[in-house]
Amino acid sequence: MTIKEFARRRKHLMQMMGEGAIAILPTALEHVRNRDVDYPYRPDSDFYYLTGFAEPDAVAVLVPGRPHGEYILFCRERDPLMETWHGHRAGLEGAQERYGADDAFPIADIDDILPGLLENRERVYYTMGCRTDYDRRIVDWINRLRKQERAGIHTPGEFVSLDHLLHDMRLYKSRGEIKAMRQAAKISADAHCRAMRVCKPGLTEYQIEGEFLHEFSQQGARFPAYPSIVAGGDNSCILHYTENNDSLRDGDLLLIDAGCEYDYYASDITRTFPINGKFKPAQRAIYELVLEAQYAAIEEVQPGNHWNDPHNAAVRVFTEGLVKLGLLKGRVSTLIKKEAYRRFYLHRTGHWLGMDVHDVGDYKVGEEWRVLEPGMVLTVEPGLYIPMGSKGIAKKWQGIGVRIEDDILVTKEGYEVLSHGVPKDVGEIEALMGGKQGRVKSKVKRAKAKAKTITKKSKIKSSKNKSPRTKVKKNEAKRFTLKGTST
Ligand SMILES: [Mn+2]
Repeated sequence: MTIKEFARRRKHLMQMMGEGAIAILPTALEHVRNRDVDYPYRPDSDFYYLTGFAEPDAVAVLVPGRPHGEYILFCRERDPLMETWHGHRAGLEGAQERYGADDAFPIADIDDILPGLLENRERVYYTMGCRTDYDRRIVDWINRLRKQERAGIHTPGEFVSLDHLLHDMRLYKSRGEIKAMRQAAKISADAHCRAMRVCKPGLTEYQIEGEFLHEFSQQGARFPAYPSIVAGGDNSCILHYTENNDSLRDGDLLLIDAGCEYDYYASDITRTFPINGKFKPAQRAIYELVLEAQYAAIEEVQPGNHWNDPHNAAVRVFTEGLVKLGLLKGRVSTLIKKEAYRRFYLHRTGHWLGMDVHDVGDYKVGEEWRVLEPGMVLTVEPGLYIPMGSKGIAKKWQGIGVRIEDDILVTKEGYEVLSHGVPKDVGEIEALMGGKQGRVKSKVKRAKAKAKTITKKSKIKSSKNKSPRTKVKKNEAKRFTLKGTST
């Protein structure tokens, strides 16, 4: 993100705050992992969204209309010894020169300086409850001002949560943000393809996780946006499974929910595929039902539609399909009303996506589901889960958990699938996996295998421009043609 984009965001927020307001945003705390070791540091998303400043121990203050400068950054001072131990600091000069602050002060002096900035302001924009240490400090600063009221100093009378303004801004992605999110999704899609290619029975879940971390780093995204879920067999029915230490068994499915963070923007992709590269009939039946639900839900991502429309579409497809498979019994409309699908589908169909994987932004406005508008990004991720030991359910369905998740941008015309780079049709998955069974030993063989994958990829691409519904049905034919070429 460019320095101009951060400045534009601050300006926009200050316009909405209006004269007489002040906003105070501390960044995130550092967290100890154990003893002298910290977790990798990640700045607070709201703070970073407005500053582009990634160091800990910083507070941004926005004071619209302040003659000496509207944007003040409190941060750590330069310190050669500390920098030798822990890394570079921008310091006060850097804060102004490189990050566009009008004024910069040492974070250690904030208690002396901040009350003065609050003087004669009407409204304080601040989000309570995130940094309880600052909740307390703000009360102290206000109390100090109150003591001077007889000297003619005016204390702010209104405290407003910054969420409403700022989170609404963050919900609509700019061109620069969309570019970052496209790249995040591209990297994650590449990693999912990589996992499909290397997967085989006998590996362990964490080895597949390692493939993701490797691909992310290779492409400039050092961290996943959330802990990767690599769940083989029955583990796929645990929604937030992150132990990732089980072995991958022949004949089981593997569900992977993993996405990188790129330039502070998240991607969030789930794919489910057979560990040995070939779906069993029961697995395939559930898989294709989830895929049909996902296509139906994605079709509902249109400007003017409501947040809940994709979910409703998925629920309808699921209920109809589960009745057809004999997993639910009764009339579809009654079953939907009774939410009978909830036995197999416990979560909702998606969430906002942005700097946070479960991004900010209201899902309802008043009593109404939010209307989708261009620039919003959401996930569409229906899933069906039938754990081992499910009572009254035939053995062949047990241990099957399937989720398919893509990242979708709402556009003027409809939608764009940001995570399109990883296959999800049965034929495409089997083709991608079929080309690389076992280890390729010699260089020649490796080169041959590579050429094979490339031709297959172009084949897959050429068959892409089909409407989603026909795509599902055409799978059957496609699968057999590809099968011939892949073995
Ligand atoms: Mn998700």
